Amino acid sequence: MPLYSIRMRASRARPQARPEHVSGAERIGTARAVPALAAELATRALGHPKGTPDSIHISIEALDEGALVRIPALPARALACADAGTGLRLAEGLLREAGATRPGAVIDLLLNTPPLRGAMLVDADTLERLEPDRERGVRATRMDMAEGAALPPAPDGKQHYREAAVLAAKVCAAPHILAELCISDDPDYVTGYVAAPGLGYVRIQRLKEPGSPRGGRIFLYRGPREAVAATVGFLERQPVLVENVPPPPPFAEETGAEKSPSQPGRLAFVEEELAAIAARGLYRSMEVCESAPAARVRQEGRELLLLASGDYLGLAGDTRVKAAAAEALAALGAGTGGSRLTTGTLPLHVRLEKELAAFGGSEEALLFSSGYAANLGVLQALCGRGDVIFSDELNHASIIDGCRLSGAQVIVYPHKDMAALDRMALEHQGRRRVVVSDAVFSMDGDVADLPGLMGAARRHGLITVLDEAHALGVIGRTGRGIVEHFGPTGPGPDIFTGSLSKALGADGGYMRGPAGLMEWLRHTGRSFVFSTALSAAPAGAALAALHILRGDPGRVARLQENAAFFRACLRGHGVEPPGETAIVPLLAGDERQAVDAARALREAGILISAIRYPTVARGCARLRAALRADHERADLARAAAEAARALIRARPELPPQAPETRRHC
Ligand code: WAQ
Ligand code: MG
Repeated sequence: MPLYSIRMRASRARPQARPEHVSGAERIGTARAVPALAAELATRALGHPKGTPDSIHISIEALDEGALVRIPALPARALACADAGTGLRLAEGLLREAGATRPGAVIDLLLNTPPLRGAMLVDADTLERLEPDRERGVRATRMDMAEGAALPPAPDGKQHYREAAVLAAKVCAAPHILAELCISDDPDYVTGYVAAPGLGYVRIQRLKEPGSPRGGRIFLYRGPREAVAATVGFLERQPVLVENVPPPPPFAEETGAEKSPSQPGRLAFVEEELAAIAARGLYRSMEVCESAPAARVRQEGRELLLLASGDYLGLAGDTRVKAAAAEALAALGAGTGGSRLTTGTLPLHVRLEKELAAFGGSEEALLFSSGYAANLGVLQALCGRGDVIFSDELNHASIIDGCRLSGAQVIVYPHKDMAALDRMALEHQGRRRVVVSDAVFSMDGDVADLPGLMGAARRHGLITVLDEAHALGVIGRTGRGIVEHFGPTGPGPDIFTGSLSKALGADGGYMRGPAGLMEWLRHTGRSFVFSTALSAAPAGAALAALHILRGDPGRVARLQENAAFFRACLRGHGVEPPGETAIVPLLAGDERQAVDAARALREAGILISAIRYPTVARGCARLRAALRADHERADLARAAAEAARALIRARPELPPQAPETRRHC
């Protein structure tokens, strides 16, 4: 059935001036729906809060069915705020998050430009106006909700939202559009939004004072000048139906369910804290990765060189690993349906535990649902009130949380400072005493001082726990981790915890150690006892991956060579990266600088994560590159050059990184 676009434009004549635009809207529907939609639009025009128009144009145009595209709506969320000032600050944070380099200036531009019928199309970096007609602006048209004709007209506030959600989806689907900022020109509609491909549609409760006619839209553009015409063409002429527009997300105050009369605004802190997070440059969005981890991945429709994954050996996408997961799934089902101690234990668990233990040189192993759960389990079981845990200051969050959960006294020692550990161990006595450390520090890429730790443990009678999440498959000649890295030097740590989701490319966690200790942890590790057992597919995948790792130490060698090569390239560009493993941190310091550098890299087609508080300390933000065995040298050389450039550009006031900045940055 042919579809029609019905467009309404209402205006009011002004003496000696262009007519004043009052209202414009569009619906798309079947021939049968056309009369009702036209009537709906005429009614809208006549009842517009900006006043009665004296001219209403309604045009009805058949759409070329073949040209029509359907695009998904953006995910929507809502940020509450008490006033327009706060709202504009929220908008600024969101625009920055979306990649705008001068978000404050973007807002000023919108607030200081006289009203247009359409939107400003603005260069995201220079803020130069790019639209062909600066008095009219660019109008996004030929679009509606896919369900449009079937839905009754929405009440006022919802109508604004619905149309804006459609427009934003189309705008964010247009080539080279970075983000959109919108403030309504209806004097009484103070809610506006920021939309961007990575952010979705973010409603902001108040972007202007009630009664203010000031409104407008800015589409931020980042792309070649030659492509501007194509973007405008898409916005103005490409027929689009937007599918699955979500209902308007409510602002915290509005949601009846969350509000109880005795405690008004109980959840207001959520929006306030999110606003504060955004204002500090710490807002985090989740990019959707559309392919398995690999040297090159697709993310949000773009191909990127991936230097940001824990899949060090390239096993997550390995055909044999995937086949083993599929086989395990087919034979044993999707879920285990029970704890390991009830009905959840599979033959695969038993085998994987045996082989993991043997590979690392331990007597036994226990599987957990994640590496996080393994650290929680071991520390909570080992320690309680009256006990002492000595923990490296740069240990992973799961260790920190395990320490807290245990209830033991936690003594944090300076990073790898064995003399300090010695002093502290003399000072803090207790019933049971444990020293816990990452084997490879996940954000710094350096290796724990194993001989130093074992020495301290021996002198003070400490139980030793090492987290080998980033060490297994990564360090040691054959990937057996930290003991192999240092070579055998007497007794090793008592317990290792680790992950199946890094070098083994699967999912889940484990610990390994002496049989008696494992037997005891089976009874006392609460995250083991009270979790449903790891499902068959990741267990099967991890087992296959372990076999590949065991049979092909060349993979580990390639990873180590790539890491050394990448570090050497960086040094060639004047950046001295700390650490010595497959994790290569590039310290930026300031949160925003790290984010800006990561963004510049993404623009260059390279995915290296910006790491910020709370993952690292405030002011210690960094780029964190993670190498893979399957990276190509040419790609690494390019990535190193781009990373060095992005980093130096992002902090022009600092000289290239000096090695002594590494520790506490
Ligand atoms: N294409 C481009 N720009 C447009 C278009 C269009 N089709 N329609 C309006 N604009 C520009 C124009 O400059 C207006 O002054 C400005 O946007 C605001 O337009 O989740 O009602 O129609 O509840 O007033 C936001 C809803 C409602 C937020 C926005 O915009 C929510 C709104 P208005
Ligand atoms: Mg309007």
